[in-house]
Amino acid sequence: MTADRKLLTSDSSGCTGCGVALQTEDPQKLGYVPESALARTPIICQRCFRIKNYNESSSITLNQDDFLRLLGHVGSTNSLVVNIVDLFDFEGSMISSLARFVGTNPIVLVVNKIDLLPKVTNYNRILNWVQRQAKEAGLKVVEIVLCSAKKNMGFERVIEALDHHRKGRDIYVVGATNVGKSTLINRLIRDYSDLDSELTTSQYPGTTLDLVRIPLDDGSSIIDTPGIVYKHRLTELVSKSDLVKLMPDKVLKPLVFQLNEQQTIFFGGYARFDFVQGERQSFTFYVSNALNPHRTKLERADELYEEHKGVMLAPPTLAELELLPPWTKHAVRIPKGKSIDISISGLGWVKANSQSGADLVVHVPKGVKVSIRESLI
Ligand SMILES: Nc1nc2c(ncn2[C@@H]2O[C@H](COP(=O)(O)OP(=O)(O)OP(=O)(O)O)[C@@H](O)[C@H]2O)c(=O)[nH]1
Ligand SMILES: [Mg+2]
Repeated sequence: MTADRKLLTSDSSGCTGCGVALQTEDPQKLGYVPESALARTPIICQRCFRIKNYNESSSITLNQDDFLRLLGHVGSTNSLVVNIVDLFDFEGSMISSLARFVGTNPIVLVVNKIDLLPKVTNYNRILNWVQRQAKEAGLKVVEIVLCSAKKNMGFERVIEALDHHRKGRDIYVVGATNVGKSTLINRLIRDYSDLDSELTTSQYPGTTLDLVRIPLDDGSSIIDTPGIVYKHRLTELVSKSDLVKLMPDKVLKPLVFQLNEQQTIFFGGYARFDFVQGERQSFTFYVSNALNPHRTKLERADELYEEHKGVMLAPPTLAELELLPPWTKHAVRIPKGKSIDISISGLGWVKANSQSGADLVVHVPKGVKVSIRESLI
């Protein structure tokens, strides 16, 4: 797969945007395309048309049976698997049971959205970090690549890795929802082919609905797949309008707070961070710039929340808060002299660099994954 070669040719059944089976009978059902639009090529369903042209939100949640049906056969094929994870939600977007899906097929791990990291970031360090995390998670991969599919960073390396490992086989692109699978394949289509179809992408999870097979010029294909839904990601629990605020759309600006023990930071009504015990120290928050942190005394925190949730402590609004599970607490102890991150799936992470140790409590909606890890940055 080289840059100067024509890569892709057109051929598709189903919607070329999301893969859904097309039908002309019922506008209310998935896959509808008006009869008059059938003559156009490439054919996209009405839902894709609306997402593309009106930025309409239309997330469809596939259940586990759908996934097993769609991805369960990958293990019995001879293919290369490209697993995309989102660096902003690394723990939340890792597929825990990948080996079960893909059998003995080789896996290339593509860590996407590196454009969100602050500009000074040392990518080699990040790559080493990902290698250690993947190993710890028991994920066996033939190569790890960092990239930004949206901002075209590191893409040559992605192409090289695919070229090197695929050996004429089909490529399945798999991952959690919203990690950028379709965006990445679109970049391939755009830069390395003269195909004029485009996969549908959107800022909301649950865009791709079925396998979309894009033929490569050697007879094999690259296959887009629907994202796996993980309810432990805050981004899967919030309303569509809140999602836009949670997901950073530009480089993260680290927020540094010097905190005394018995102080609390609120991130709207999504999360609360209590510094319970320890010497005065700094904590660095990597969250979407659209979230307003609010500092208060720990002893005032419960009362402040009851008085101001949904208004000063927003997003989410009161109505949206109703849709979220109630908070649950995660106690975290930072050992002396350790630099660790507390990552909150879908919200971001907090870096604690504690010379003297610290006791913290993190409050998040029940079910949201909170993990402790070696510091990323
Ligand atoms: N910042 C940033 N955003 C990205 C990048 N790649 C994709 N996105 C954004 O992530 C969102 C999801 O992208 P998609 O390509 O639709 O993700 P997907 O994995 O195909 O999602 P599903 O089809 O729902 O499983 C969109 O808003 C993209 O613009 C990237 O490299 N950096
Ligand atoms: Mg997609």
